[in-house]
Amino acid sequence: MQKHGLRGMLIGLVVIGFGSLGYADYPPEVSGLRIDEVQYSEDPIGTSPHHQSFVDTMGGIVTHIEGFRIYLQDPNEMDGWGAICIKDFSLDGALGDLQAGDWVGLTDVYVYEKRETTFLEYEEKWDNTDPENPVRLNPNLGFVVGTSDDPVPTPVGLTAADLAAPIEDPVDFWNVVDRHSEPYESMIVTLQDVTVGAMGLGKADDNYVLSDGTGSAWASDYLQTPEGWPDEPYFDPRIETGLHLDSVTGIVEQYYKQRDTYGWDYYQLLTRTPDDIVVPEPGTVSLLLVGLVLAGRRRRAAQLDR
Ligand SMILES: [Ca+2]
Ligand SMILES: [Ca+2]
Repeated sequence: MQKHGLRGMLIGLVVIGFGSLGYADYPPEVSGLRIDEVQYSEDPIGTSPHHQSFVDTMGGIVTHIEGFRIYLQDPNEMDGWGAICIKDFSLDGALGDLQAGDWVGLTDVYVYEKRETTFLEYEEKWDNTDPENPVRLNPNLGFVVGTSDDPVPTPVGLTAADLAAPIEDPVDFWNVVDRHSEPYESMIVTLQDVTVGAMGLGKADDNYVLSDGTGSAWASDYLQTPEGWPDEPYFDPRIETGLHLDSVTGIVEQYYKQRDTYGWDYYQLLTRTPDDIVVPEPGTVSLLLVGLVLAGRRRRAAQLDR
């Protein structure tokens, strides 16, 4: 019995050990809410419970910077809710020196939903109700870089169904069926083996459909501004209906807008660079075709053997 008890204890220790593998310690310099505590929501449209309030957050690792948008991922929350985007509205661009791999924590930063994507607005906020005596609402606004050599978390592999595209019902109203994609907001994710479907969708006519065996998702290239791309419609020039892609990687954003005559509520994968769209090498397609032909022959041979 004693032996079993000891073995059980050892197994327990091993399980605890494995359970902590892959988890990063929060840098001692950061404090406050975890990103998932800012993001997690059971609201019908996904609004953060901290919308329009100031928070301190332990933040996460910078995964991507696009202009004044800085995306953070908590490496301990890779299953969902663990990413968020900072908008650096500060006059001095205080966050301008940040780089991918920096762990950033923030204090007294304003949580704001823009089109139902949750942002941390980094700027001084003032109550100007009395113009003679404006009151600074977030006097402790600040940030700290905890560590600067963290590996940028690997994009999370999802299926198209995980990022389910909206459906049109009735005409000109495009809404998601449910909120199961909300946890992926602002995360870097990747879809593999997808085929481009309809194009020119969404609020800016710049969304295209990506389908795999599980369903369809929406993507857009609007975060990118490479030279030589057409103004309208705005897509990576390689994208065309029917094109098969090895993978598409990007950041998830929700877009939400409801009016009397139309409505939008959808999640979109936003590519960061042309490298995020991986088109199969011509040789790969040839090998795939050879493989299909051989498989077809084998099937036919098996049928003839019956
Ligand atoms: Ca949202
Ligand atoms: Ca959110």
